[in-house]
Amino acid sequence: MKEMSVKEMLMRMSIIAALVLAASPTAVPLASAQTPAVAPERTASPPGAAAYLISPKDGAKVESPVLVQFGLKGMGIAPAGVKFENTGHHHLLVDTEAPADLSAPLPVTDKIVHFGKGQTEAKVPLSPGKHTLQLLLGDQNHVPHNPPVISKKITITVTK
Ligand SMILES: [Cu+2]
Repeated sequence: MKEMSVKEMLMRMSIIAALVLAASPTAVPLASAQTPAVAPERTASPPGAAAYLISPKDGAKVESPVLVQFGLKGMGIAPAGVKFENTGHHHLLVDTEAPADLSAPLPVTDKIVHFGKGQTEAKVPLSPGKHTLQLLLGDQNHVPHNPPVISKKITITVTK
């Protein structure tokens, strides 16, 4: 029975080790503890993260090419392909809605412009007339975060 008790002791020790690991703050990432239903391909965004257009302002009358400045709070910018917590890169939605399925990578179209180098502003050529602009942050794989970090949609008028 001596052998048994050694085994028993080892088992208890491993249970204690597991409990110590589980109790240490680094063993359980906060994000996964808060959002257990997140699909593995979605990257969590921190509470309070927000994207916004610094310029132009909603309702502005501007000339093309339009200098669009991207604002972001509560997160940082990283180029596409770079995995770093609480970062992403901007996408400018021009005259379009965000895709209904935000679990897939954002496509590259003439209405969904990727700024995968980590740009925070761009000169965007636009035809005269009304246009809508909206920012949507994507992770290293161009997938919007969960919850998505998306700006208010603004409407501008291009005069010429
Ligand atoms: Cu992208």
